[in-house]
Formats: sequence, structure tokens, C-alpha cells
Amino acid sequence: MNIINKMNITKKGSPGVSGTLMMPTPKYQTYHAKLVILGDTAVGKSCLVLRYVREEFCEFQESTIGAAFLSHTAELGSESVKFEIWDTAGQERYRSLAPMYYRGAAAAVIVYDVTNRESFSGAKSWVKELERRAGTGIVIALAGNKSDMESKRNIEFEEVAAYAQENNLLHFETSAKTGANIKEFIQEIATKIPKTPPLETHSAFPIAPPRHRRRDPFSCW
Ligand SMILES: Nc1nc2c(ncn2[C@@H]2O[C@H](COP(=O)(O)OP(=O)(O)OP(=O)(O)O)[C@@H](O)[C@H]2O)c(=O)[nH]1
Ligand SMILES: [Mg+2]
Repeated sequence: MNIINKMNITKKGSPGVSGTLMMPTPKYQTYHAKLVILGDTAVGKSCLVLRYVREEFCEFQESTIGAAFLSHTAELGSESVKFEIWDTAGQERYRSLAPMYYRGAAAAVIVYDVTNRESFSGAKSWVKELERRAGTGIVIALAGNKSDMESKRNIEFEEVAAYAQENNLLHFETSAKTGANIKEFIQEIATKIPKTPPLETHSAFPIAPPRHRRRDPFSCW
């Protein structure tokens, strides 16, 4: 009995069957997921994304206009998630654009600034909006950013953790400045999002020529 599946069932770049062991290696999947970043202005959304994608931090990051798009892949062992990240603008005048970015998102990161209590109220209003208007199954995560500014902290971790637990949200404190917790946070989101396999690449649909033209003068052929 042939138990070797000769189809391409391998992790990228690895041989199909190793040694003489006749067991197929598990298929390596790459999933695509839309990730939207929401939150008040100046909480550090863009810095957080830039730290995650480019490992950079800019003290004088310009306020986002409209939205910015970046992508990055999170590796999860036997699979990976390619995040298509929409970093939205937090200024009030752009608020009406947000549904365009969170529609169809697999996950939303709502950022607040641990030194700014008002930004936590803003985050709660984003949670309500997503619960009402975003698709079911969206993973919502709260990021308490600027955790490096301990002496200016205005919101305790425990307070937000309790709120997150009540509302079934992920919650991390992060620092775009030091990079603390950012990879771990996005990695956790990657494990939680529902995985829909990417469409298989189909071979071109064969278009067969008509076998023979009919002689019937009223026929299209
Ligand atoms: N200390 C500290 N400062 C931060 C951190 N993240 C961002 N900042 C500062 O906060 C400022 C605002 O950050 P942005 O990333 O532009 O904020 P934003 O949320 O994208 O703002 P909008 O684009 O207006 O919505 C930056 O210029 C940084 O100096 C952090 O983790 N720690
Ligand atoms: Mg920004």
C-alpha cells in the first residue's frame, strides 16, 4: 500500500519526505488576516505598528492622516499569519472613516496610553462600537501603551485587566519605545484569530474548443 502522499504537503523549502520514514510532513499554512489599530490620537498606534514591523521608534512621530497600511508575518511554528495592518488616524475628524478599516477585520487592537485616563474612556467607546458594528468573531485586544512611563502612570493594570475579563478581551501593556511586550501581544492575537485556509491556487480553467462545428445554419456553433 502506498502511504506516501506525493503531493506537495511540506513546509516551505523543506523536502517532501524525509529519510525512509513514510509519513507525510504536516502542511505549512500561511493565513491572511486583516488587523485594524484603533484608539485616541497620540496614544502611540503608529509607533506600536512601526516597532512591530520595522523595529523602529520615533520620538517625533507625525500624526496619521486617514490611515496607513503595513504588513507583517507572525510565525506560529507549523503555520504563519500574514497580518495586513491598518493603522488608523485617532484624530476626531477621521472617526467616521473607521468602519471602512474595521469592516472584515479578523482582529482589532485598541490602544490607550497608560499615562492618559481619558484615552482609556476612548478605548471603551471603541470596544462598544466594535461590539455593535464589527463582524462577529472579531478578536478585540486592548494595548495599554507607554508602559515605560511608570512615573506618569494614571491607569492601573488591574483596573483594565478586570474590564478586559468582563468583556472577553485580550489585554497587554506595551511600550513602543522599548519594544516591551509587542511581539508577544501580536503573537497572542495570531493564535486567537479564526483560521480560514487561503484559497488554493487553481490551475487555469481548461477551455476546450468545441469538438466540431455543427452544420446547422441556425446554430451558434
Ligand atoms: N514614552 C513613550 N512614548 C511613546 C510611546 N509610543 C508613542 N510614544 C510617543 O507618542 C507620540 C505619538 O505617537 P503616535 O504613534 O504618533 O500616536 P498615534 O496614536 O498614531 O496618533 P495619531 O496618528 O494622531 O492617531 C510619539 O511621537 C512618541 O513620541 C511609548 O511606548 N513610550
Ligand atoms: Mg498614527
